[in-house]
Amino acid sequence: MENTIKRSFSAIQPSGTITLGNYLGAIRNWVKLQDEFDCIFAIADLHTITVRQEPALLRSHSIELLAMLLAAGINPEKSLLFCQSHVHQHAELAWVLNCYTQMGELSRMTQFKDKSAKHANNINAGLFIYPTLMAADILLYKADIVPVGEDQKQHLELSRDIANRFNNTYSETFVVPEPYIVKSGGRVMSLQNPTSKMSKSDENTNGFIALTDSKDVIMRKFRRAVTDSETVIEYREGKDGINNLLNIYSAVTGKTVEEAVKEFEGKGYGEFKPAVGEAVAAHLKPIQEKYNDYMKNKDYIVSVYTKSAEIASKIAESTLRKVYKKVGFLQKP
Ligand code: ATP
Ligand code: LTN
Repeated sequence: MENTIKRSFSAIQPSGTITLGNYLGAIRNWVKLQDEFDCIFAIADLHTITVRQEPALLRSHSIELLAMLLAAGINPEKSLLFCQSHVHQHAELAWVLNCYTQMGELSRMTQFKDKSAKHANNINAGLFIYPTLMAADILLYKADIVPVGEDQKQHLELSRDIANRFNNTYSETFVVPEPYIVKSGGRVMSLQNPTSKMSKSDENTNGFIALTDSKDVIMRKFRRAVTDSETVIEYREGKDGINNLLNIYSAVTGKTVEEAVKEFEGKGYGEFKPAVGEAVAAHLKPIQEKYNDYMKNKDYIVSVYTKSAEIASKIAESTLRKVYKKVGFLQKP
């Protein structure tokens, strides 16, 4: 019988402490997808060095991220979970794809523009070709869907363009992937600047909720969350701070935004903000407990990523070999 289970691929950078944005926009949905799809997840460490990292910190962030993914419910019995740098085919396919991607296309990427502005003293070539490595990640595994947050949509579109271009130039080689973006939690905003996204590399730690934050810290960050000078809790344009808190509350409680608005009718921000904090802390508690357990068992984490990388590498090699053949490289003896 033909295998009808579709494949999902996604990755996350070990560039800091995982935030509530990463969790609601990506990780939580990855966990659910495992029931329906053949899932492959990677720690995008190659991508992470496009911004200068402290080596020891990059190592600890990678282990913490793996532990957090396991704690959130990524099941290594069902899915692959490995480090991108352990599967050399990612970098190799990325090189080929660089030769099928135009400078103009890469210059239009908003993430490149944002990150170049943020790291003006290190606008390296890797930052520029970041999207072709991301395309390689996805195309190597012939992924049908790619679950990501809203911010990655443009990169996904470029991956699709590259796949189509290659397929049209040679013959059907890559599966053209579909973005899979959730409605609730797809774009969690910074608590300090609700017009920009919550980001783990934000210098102002009050802007994000780390999944490892204690309840006290979570409560404090929500109490300090930037809102507006009004007093009503309503979801509408111009109320970015309140809209963000309502979205977060809805995502962690499972209530709709309308239900949340009704719940807080006639109440002030002073009551609403701590309620959001309580809901988030309660939601994260069981994950934090499991995270602490995994962090005590590093050998297990190593065994998971080692086994997964071996399997991933076989799948990746088969795609890479086809690509090398199509572009005209001699067969490896
Ligand atoms: P960095 O700050 O280093 O750029 P990041 O916090 O943006 O990192 P990534 O590793 O680039 O996180 O993204 C991991 C996943 O989390 C991606 O699928 C991304 O779309 C999603 N994501 C990141 N930030 C948010 C957010 N604020 N809201 C929803 N999803 C998000
Ligand atoms: N660029 C992504 C991380 C990432 C990714 C991928 C996501 C790297 N490779 C492949 C989906 C598919 C980000 O979230 N910033």
